[in-house]
Amino acid sequence: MAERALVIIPTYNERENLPRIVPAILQQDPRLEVLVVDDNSPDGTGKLAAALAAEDARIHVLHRAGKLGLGTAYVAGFRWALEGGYDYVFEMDADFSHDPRHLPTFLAEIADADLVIGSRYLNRRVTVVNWPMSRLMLSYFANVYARWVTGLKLWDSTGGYKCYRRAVLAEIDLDQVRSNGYSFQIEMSFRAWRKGFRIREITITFSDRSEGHSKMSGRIVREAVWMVWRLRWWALVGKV
Ligand SMILES: Nc1nc2c(ncn2[C@@H]2O[C@H](COP(=O)(O)OP(=O)(O)OP(=O)(O)O)[C@@H](O)[C@H]2O)c(=O)[nH]1
Ligand SMILES: [Mg+2]
Repeated sequence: MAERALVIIPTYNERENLPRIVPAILQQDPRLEVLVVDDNSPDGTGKLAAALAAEDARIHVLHRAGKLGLGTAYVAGFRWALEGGYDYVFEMDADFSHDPRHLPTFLAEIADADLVIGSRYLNRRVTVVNWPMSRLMLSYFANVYARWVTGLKLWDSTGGYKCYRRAVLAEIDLDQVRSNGYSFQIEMSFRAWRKGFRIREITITFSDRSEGHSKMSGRIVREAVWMVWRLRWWALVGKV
C-alpha cells in the first residue's frame, strides 16, 4: 500500500485563507490529503470547505457544532485519521503562519522519527517574521518556562506545525488529553516523549497571519502556565 499523510487544519473564520492554503498544501506531495475541522465558523468557512471537498477526493471536512477549541478539534481530527488508516498526520494552521513549502522536509524527517516539530527557535536561532516584539517575547519565554517546568528538551514546544507517525496517536490515550489552547501542543509532545517516541525538530520560517483575526487570548496563556505543572505532576505519579 502506498503511504498516505493527512494534514489537519482546524478553522474558525478562515474564509480568506482556506481556498489558498489547501491547494498550496496538496501540490507539495502526492501522498498528502487535507482534513478541515471547522467549528461552524460564522463567516461560512465550513460551507467553503464542503465545496472544496466535493471537488477533490483529497480534501475532507469535519463539521462541529460550535467553537469548541483547538485541542478538541485536533483530537477529533486525530481519531478521524486513525480510522482512515493514514501513516502520517500533520497539524497545521490555516493562516499561512505555517508555510506549506516545509511539508516535504517534514515528510523526509518523519521517515526515521516518530514526531517532527516545526521549530521557530532551534538552537536559539529565531525564525519568526513580522511578529510584534511583545508576542515574540511571550512565545520565546513561554518555551523557556515550559522546558524548565516539564523537562521536555524542545526549543519550540508551543508551535503547532507538526507531523506525527500514526503509532504516536494510536498509543496516546486521546481521551486523557486535557489542554485546548497552546498547552495542547506541549501536552501532546510531552505525552509522546514520555512514551519514548523519537522527537525531532526542524527549522521553520513562521510568519504572522496575513488575513483574518487572531484567536489568541489571556485564557489560553493562563491555561498553559498551569498545565505544565500538571504535566510534571502526572509524570511524577506515573499518570503519563
Ligand atoms: N476548529 C477550530 N479551529 C480553531 C479554533 N481556534 C483557532 N482555530 C484555528 O486554529 C488555527 C490557529 O489559530 P490562530 O488564531 O491562528 O492562533 P495563533 O496562530 O495563535 O494566533 P494568530 O495567528 O495571531 O491569529 C487557525 O487555523 C484557526 O482558524 C477553534 O476553537 N476551533
Ligand atoms: Mg495563527
